[in-house]
Amino acid sequence: MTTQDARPSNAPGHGLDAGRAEAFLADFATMSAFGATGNGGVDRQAATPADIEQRRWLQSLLEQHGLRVEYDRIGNQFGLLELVPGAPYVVVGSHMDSQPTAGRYDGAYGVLAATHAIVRIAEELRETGELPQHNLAVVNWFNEEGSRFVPSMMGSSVYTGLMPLEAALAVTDHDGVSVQQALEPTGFLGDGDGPVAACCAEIHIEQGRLLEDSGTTIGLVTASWAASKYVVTVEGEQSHSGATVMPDRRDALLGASMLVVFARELADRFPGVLHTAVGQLDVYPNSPVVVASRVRLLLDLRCADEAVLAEANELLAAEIARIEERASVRLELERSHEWGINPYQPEGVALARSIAEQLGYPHDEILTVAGHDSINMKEIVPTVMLFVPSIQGISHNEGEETRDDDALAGLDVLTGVVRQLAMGGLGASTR
Ligand code: HGY
Ligand code: MN
Ligand code: MN
Repeated sequence: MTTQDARPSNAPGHGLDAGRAEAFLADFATMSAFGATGNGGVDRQAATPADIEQRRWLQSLLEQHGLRVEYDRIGNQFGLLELVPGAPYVVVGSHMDSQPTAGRYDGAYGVLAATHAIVRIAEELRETGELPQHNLAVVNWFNEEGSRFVPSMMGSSVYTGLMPLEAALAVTDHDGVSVQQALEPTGFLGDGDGPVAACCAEIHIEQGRLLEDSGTTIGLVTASWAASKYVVTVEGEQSHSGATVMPDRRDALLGASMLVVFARELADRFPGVLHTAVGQLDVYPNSPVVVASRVRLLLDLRCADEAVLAEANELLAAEIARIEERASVRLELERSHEWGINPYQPEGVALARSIAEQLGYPHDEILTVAGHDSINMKEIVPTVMLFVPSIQGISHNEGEETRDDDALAGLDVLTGVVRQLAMGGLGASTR
């Protein structure tokens, strides 16, 4: 086994030596400037100029450290370190794209941590001359957030075969620009399928406050909450907002509003188990003197219990009929994305626990409520998912923050996990 830098006993809260800690924080500060908003957040949605700029910066950083950069057919960005010709890869990373006016850490922290972990392991292997069982790849998944292009986790969904490439390339944004059209001029559309994966690791901020509330530094993610996401179209009829008598109105915005309120009432029926939201709503013609004829909205259900989610979906279907009746409108629901609770491989959780124990970081098992690319990856290869705390659980918000010591502790644990995976710690199944 390769030697690990001994953890200085007076470590401030992480086990990295000062040089490594400084280098990581300096790169994180550079990365946080891409798409920076005035409030300490970022806006770097998929394939926007800020996303393109940060991807070019990551490419140069990876190449500086001797990794070969390639892009697959859906624009996933890989930094490849081939130490054993022909061997499959430990794929380590997350996503750099963000929600509009969001936080600096969501996804981007995991891509940079993957980079620094793999660079450190490569240095160790060069020093010891040891050969790993697997090669190493940094990944920056395309369009994890699904804000500009729906659905989320798009790049890893195509990579794992959960979404057809053609369907993903054809998705259009608000202005009718397709993924293909957005990516074509960037040079990020490759012609391959990306590296063959033996296993995967991702580190991410919790985006909740369980770790912070319990004083835990490292979250060992055992499974995800399930999700059901819908695109809902409400069809009514345009009419004069003043002159049209009330019984004649077919008000699409009234129908949409009833659904928004129902979504919250549904969550209130299953407290602590079901989360619901409508985060995006487009009104047509959106004129102050016109009763709306059409509304398109995105409805998001997350649930810790698949039976409850099935019941919630049934209650939703029944409510649709009532809304149509009361608002004299028609509602159409299209399931745009869903995933189950399927657990991460227990042997991966055990490996991560042993590393956190060895390094002396407070750690505990946790579920992820947010979606991540690792949710897709665990369907095809053994996958380890780690969390670090989010201050007050704030995320998808410019105020998103993680303490430097926690971010560095996460990097330390990720490095230990990836080192084990590289040496065959989780067996060698390939995609
Ligand atoms: O859908 C999700 O939970 C992720 O944040 N994109
Ligand atoms: Mn994320
Ligand atoms: Mn996110």
